[in-house]
Amino acid sequence: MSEIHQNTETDIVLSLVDLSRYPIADLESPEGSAFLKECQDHMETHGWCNLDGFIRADALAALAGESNTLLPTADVLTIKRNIYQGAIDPNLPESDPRRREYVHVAQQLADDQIPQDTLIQKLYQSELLTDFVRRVQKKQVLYRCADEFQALNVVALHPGSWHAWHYDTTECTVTLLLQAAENGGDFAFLPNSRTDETEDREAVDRLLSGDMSHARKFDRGAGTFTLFRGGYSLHGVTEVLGETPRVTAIMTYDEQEGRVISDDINVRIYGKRVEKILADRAASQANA
Ligand SMILES: O=C(O)CCC(=O)C(=O)O
Ligand SMILES: [Fe+2]
Repeated sequence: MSEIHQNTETDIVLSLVDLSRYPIADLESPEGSAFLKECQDHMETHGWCNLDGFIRADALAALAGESNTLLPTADVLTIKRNIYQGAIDPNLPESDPRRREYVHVAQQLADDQIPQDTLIQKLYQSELLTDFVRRVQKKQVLYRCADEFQALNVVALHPGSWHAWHYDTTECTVTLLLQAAENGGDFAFLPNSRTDETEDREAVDRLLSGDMSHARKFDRGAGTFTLFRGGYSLHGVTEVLGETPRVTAIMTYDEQEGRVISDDINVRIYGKRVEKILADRAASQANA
């Protein structure tokens, strides 16, 4: 018997995910447990797990369609940060590429801009999916991120844009590619380029100087579901070429239940819109 709590309504996973290839609703069956073990082993050995064709073709059209309808309401964010998204070793020389701020531009829907009744929210909030993500990482517990802005995001990189090199602030990142670029827009990374103690400086400096020859790239079509240790693997997305924006859903999880991100960080990421929401809320609380 599966221990996870089932939604009273049928889990959305059953209608969106290609369960014949990826039996995530049936992980206790012989096929399901063999599949899970394959994912766990791959994650452990390589630091990533890439499930091509995870979403069924008809469902993918609906998922991409709803995101493309919502995206015009999203802000175009200019995101500036160093690769660590914060703390820099103060001993690094001024000229070190690891001190540099890299800039990219993305049109980004924060969680509060993605209605609860969308397919992508229902997929993210699926207990079956959350439990699968937890088990691939062999975690005892894993929660969806509780932050009202960060939990689920949809990011469009328009032609000419890239996603600057960085480490994530969470250990494992989960993405679903909703719409692929015609060309370029490759997700590229250095698997396990750092640990809690050290960093592979040679590999990192090589990538930051523009040499992609040692970076790992996936062939990712739309509908691919990817888990990777983004907190430990320097990564980014190469420039999107052609006419079509590259659209990804970013699903964030946390081992700590209920943790929210500081207002400062959310304002830095999401800009004026979120600054206003937080200021209005503070003003109405002061008046209450
Ligand atoms: O779009 C992707 O494939 C990766 C995005 C990413 O690295 C991030 O949002 O932290
Ligand atoms: Fe990332």
